[in-house]
Amino acid sequence: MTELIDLRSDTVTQPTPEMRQAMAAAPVGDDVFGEDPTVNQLQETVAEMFGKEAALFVPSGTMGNQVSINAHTQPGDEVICDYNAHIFNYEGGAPALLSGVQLHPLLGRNGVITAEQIEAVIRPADHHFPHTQLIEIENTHNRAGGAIFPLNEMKKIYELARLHKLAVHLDGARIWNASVATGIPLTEYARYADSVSACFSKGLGAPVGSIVVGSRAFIEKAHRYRKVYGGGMRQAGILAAAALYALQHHLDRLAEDHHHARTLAETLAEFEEIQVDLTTVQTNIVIFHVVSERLSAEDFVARCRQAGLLMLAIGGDRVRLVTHLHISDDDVARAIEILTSVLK
Ligand code: TLP
Repeated sequence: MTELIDLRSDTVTQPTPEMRQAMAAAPVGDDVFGEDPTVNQLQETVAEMFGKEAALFVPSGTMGNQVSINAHTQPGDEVICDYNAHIFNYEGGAPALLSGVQLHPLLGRNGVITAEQIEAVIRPADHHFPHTQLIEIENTHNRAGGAIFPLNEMKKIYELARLHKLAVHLDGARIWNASVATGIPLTEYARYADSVSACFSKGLGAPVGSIVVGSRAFIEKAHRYRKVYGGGMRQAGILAAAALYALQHHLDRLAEDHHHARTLAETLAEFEEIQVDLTTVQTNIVIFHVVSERLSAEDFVARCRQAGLLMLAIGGDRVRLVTHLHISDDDVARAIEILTSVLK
């Protein structure tokens, strides 16, 4: 039997044999004592890549976002974000649970909330209101189909934040994809955020791990929350080595994933029963609608699964596919055959 083509997420990748070798060879130490040389190397490397003072290796993107929110806020504060933000939809209500803050979601367009929209909801200094403290943006935007948050809007938001003494956190789980797709350096994206979280376990293909970057003072606070959340890891250099390997070998190749996603989206757009906004297909994610009388999104996903193609139904008539390291030109060709056979 031929292997399944797994487009459910870019988190499904397996470490390659070369990555495993790098992991096995990594010098390690107790990172809770700050003594793991490979973790330290990763933190220094990534801080420099983003042009920030310091970095902190964390087990997941969720923890990266949550230690950042905690470090930027006080209980009772308000955090402005997009309605479709990962922190609002997919982190188990963690901002309320862990930081005691409330989110103020705005309806963005393709995941993009504007400085103008944000300015309109910054709370006046009055004891009736929560205290607006943090703005959170996501780049690339997961629920907006991997759309890129434009740098010029990030800049406007950052300037607004400075004016009102607010902090800006960037959920850059897939910021690598944005940078490769636009050619804009990571340092530019990071310039307009006080903190950035980024994941190694998505398009970069590492098995575990994310990182948070920011000022030294911010990272010290985040470090404390990482410990509090139980995220202090010991000989974590084995994981950091995978991340370092991924940065060296899997970063530039993200362009291939973007090309594959585009090819799949263009094929899907040809079918009457599928609606896909090709303008949002800018990186490695495609979100499309199944608008059919005979097929629900779940039916469509189930039929594709039977034929060997895995995708995710993500609510209503929407389906998501994500390309990654293990998806070859041949896999894309076979995925197109499967999609065509189910849709024709
Ligand atoms: N996203 C996962 C699921 O949780 C939906 C996926 O398959 O895409 N920020 C963004 C923008 C994300 O897409 C994700 C993961 C995270 C944060 C959280 O990362 P992890 O899963 O490492 O906690």
